[in-house]
Amino acid sequence: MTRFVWAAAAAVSSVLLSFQASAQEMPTPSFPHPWQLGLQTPATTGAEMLVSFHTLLMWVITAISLFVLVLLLVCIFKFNEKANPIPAKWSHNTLLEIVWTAIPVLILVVIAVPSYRLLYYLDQTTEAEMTIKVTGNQWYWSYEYPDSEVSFDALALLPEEIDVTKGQYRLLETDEHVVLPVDTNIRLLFTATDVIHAWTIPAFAVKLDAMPGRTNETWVNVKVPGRYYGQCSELCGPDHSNMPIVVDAVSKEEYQKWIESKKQANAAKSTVKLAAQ
Ligand SMILES: [Cu+2]
Repeated sequence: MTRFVWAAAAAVSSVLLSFQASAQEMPTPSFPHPWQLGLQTPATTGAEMLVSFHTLLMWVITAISLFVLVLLLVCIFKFNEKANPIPAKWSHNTLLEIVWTAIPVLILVVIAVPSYRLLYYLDQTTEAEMTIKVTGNQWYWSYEYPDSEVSFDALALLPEEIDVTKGQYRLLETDEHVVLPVDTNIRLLFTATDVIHAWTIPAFAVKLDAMPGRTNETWVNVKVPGRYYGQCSELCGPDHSNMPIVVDAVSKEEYQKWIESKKQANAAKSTVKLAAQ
């Protein structure tokens, strides 16, 4: 029986190790892999904390499951009718009852402390260096950079516009990308104009509803430059699958260049509008 327990433990730990290995081996931080078991490689400070909390929970869950498995096996083999023909008559054991109440409470406290810390950490930042307002529409996202007075819509590229040979992905590309500077506390505000949408980037550990008439808030601090993909995650109508999100996390200098070019493009657009009136 002990050999069986060891084999089960080895199988579970190899699965757990593969969780971690799959997280480390990924070449790009933004993408899931075929047969991947773990979460996407975290790209923000919040996502890093979320993934390590997830790993902690995996170990706790595995230990509890193995312990229950061992107890079950002991019951099955040691206390069956054949092995234990004369059953014991006692029904209470005060010490045991205290132990099986106190230990689960302790485990829950161990889980609750980092859980609440993380919840409040992810909730909002008091030291936002910039703000982006995201608006969900049927069926595209609008972005505003109020600090720089830049705004644009990001529409999904149609399948025929996508060139997979250039590394583009069907149903995930947009005409405009959200550009973010790395190592910056970015406040994200969400709302919607029609129905509920949800802005989701798995590598950022962000999945927040964009609700009409309400503003939801979270924040990110991206640590790894790169391209990150996400999708609307709240069923919002027939073209729900057609509102992807593309985020480019770039250096602060590159971000400055981008925002300047955007400002100029916006100014040019409004001059054209004025001239047309
Ligand atoms: Cu949707």
